[in-house]
Amino acid sequence: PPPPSQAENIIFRSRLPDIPIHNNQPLHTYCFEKLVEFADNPCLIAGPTGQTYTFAETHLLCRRVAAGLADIGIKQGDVIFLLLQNCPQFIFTFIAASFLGAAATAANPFCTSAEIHKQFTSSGAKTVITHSMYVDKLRAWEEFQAGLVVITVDDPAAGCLPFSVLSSGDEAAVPEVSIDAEDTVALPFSSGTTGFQKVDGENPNLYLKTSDVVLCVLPLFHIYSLNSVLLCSLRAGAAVLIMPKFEIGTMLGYIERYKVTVAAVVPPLVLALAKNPVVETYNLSSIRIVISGAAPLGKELEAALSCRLPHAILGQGYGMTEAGPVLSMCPAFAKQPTVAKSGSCGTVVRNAELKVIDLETGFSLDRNKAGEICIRGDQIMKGYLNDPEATLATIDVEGWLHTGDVGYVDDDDEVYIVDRVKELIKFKGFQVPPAELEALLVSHPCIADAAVVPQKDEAAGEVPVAFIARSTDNIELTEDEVKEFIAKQVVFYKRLHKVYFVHAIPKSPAGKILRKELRAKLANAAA
Ligand code: 4UW
Repeated sequence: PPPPSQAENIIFRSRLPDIPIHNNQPLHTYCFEKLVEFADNPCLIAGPTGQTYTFAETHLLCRRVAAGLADIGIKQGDVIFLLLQNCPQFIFTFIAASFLGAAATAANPFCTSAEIHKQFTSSGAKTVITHSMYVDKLRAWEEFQAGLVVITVDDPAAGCLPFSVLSSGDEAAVPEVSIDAEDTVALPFSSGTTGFQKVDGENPNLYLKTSDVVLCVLPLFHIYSLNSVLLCSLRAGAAVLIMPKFEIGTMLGYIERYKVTVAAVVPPLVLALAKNPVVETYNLSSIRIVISGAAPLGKELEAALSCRLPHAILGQGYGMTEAGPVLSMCPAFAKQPTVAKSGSCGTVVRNAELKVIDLETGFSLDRNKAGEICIRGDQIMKGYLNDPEATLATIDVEGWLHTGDVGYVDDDDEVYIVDRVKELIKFKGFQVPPAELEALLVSHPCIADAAVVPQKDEAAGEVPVAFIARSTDNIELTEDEVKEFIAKQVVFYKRLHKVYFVHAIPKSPAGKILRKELRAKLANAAA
């Protein structure tokens, strides 16, 4: 038979049937649509203090903060910058922005002043909500000097306003706005803009009950926690247990005390839960589901955790910020569960189409053949902010979002990820963009050229390492100097773990770094 052409796409769909989705609701309306059914149930629980907000109280505070934001001049179309650890105010402000037809962008408070400033300016944010201990990162900015409104959720630092300015807003005075389905509600940190996936229906991919307590230890500034922990719980009426930062003993104590039923984690946390001896001293029998995602999970680790938590279902979700964010989810989490195999990332989300394309020809591949995973559907991002070129390079004219992940779909409609062809490096699930580190490296007077690639690492999954061509071979520049040069400019997970000095960076005739060659070099050296 003739080879399949581009026109003959082999399309994979969910194991579960499609559902009707009403795309005309703003995010806050969708999240709180069933509020009356569980108004007095716990919605947010602040782990450290135990302070609990019911759904009714949470809804009220979101509206008050919306009015408060309007009072300080935030309007429809504006952007609010959240520089916060996980805390209830993150949620109030995020949802408040939706009420106003504004959008929120969030960053890791551990980022450096320069990293935060870059996101602040490219997002066009009007105000920053943070903790007083991070305000020093903003002080040097021109915008701060010029009167930028900075609000702190704890006692305000000099020149800042307290959060009560927002939370004492008049909920009856939230401005009426007309919100279009295409309006942006979130600017996640990889710069894709989105309106958010809204999929539950009768048999949701991730079925949460009103009696569930969902662990929110993963940072809300990352799409995984924001979407699949927070927004899914709000919609379903489940309680969210908020942890400002990860510490194993604290987390286990919370799981025991608050009887956590759903634990959303990343592979390094699976490692801790499976291997750390301290786990044995806690009662974790309340957990019914452990979801892992954001990075590959090894089968041995999955098996080790299953031994420790025999009563829990352990499965993976596969997400990507740009994809809206879930591409596939373990079908054992559905209301009518079906079995998933070890190592699989579950079945494609409903209403979406997935195809696997040959890395060389771009032609679509059949089951059990690995290629680049592409996804199409209403849930994918609108595009990269102010970057139509990058958007076009990721979403093709037929609407397929090219993930840069290599994987396949098996005979049971389960998705497996086997490799990554995009540049992105993932340290414990955190994004490390090589181009950003390369730009910093070549700004060093002694460095002529640089390439950053991932190196496999047991604890972190991957770590960034650099290949460096010095400006002249005999120039004095040590590995430690290079590491230090980067470390002081970036957040901890972007730090270089190793530096290799080379005469030249291998490039294609078109000048593109041959990353595959460098990755192969590392693999050979490790073997
Ligand atoms: N296995 C292997 C996986 C996997 C994976 C992701 O930082 P981003 O842009 O986004 C995420 C989002 C994860 C996520 C969101 C919602 C959700 O429910 C869920 O379920 C657990 C997970 O990580 O990075 C995207 C990239 O991360 C890799 C993959 O390369 C992808 O393109 N990745 N999940 N299960 N790799």
